Amino acid sequence: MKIFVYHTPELTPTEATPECAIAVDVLRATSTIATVLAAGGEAVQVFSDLDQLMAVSEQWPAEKRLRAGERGGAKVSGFELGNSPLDCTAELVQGRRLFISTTNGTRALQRIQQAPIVLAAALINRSAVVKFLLEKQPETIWIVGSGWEGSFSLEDTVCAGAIAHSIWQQTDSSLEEIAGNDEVTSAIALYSQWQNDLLGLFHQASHGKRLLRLECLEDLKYCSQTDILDVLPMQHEAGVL
Ligand code: 3SL
Repeated sequence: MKIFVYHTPELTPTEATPECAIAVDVLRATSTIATVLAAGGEAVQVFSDLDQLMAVSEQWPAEKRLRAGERGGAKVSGFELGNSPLDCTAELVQGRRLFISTTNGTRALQRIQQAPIVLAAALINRSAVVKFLLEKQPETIWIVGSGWEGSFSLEDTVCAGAIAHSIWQQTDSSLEEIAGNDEVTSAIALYSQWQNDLLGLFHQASHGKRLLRLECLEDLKYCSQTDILDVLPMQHEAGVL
């Protein structure tokens, strides 16, 4: 297994496709996706465009759908949900499809959707993703951070590091053998430094600060937990996990 980390969709190569690609948006899209599926949601369908989301979700029975939308961290008006995983209770999501569009996370998923295996990962479901990778042994794995509007984000990189670190620890491979690019080594270093205080790291992160200004401390606390959900969000048709 060779792992490559790309900090943003923009930095992700366009001329090749890996066997397995993983989108990461710890704050908060992939944390929300994992939470919805763990809570019994029928599926999650992602859109970068709000009009397209409206048009496709209109075709779905009203009692079987939920619309979630975030722009600039805030809920899109007229949608049932924003992008807080804490709102995705089993009571609300069970048996329903979540149609979601967010600023960066859904773009990362769309960027990698041509790969044969597409996963969504966050810290909360890190071990389920790692377990799958260790069983499946894809030759090449890309971990793509969502970042924020084209810029690096600490929370996505630390999650990429958490995944790579766990694979490294559970195989006989050397770091050199698994690291496909320098970003893997630096992501592992970031995770090693902060693994016991991920919430503290989120307080340093620019998007963490943005969410704190929006009074989303509980979201930060929830998303900073590691390995709490045994769920593997995997794309089964384009844009649907
Ligand atoms: O950018 C995104 O995709 C979102 O996850 C951002 S937010 O955390 O919902 O503000």
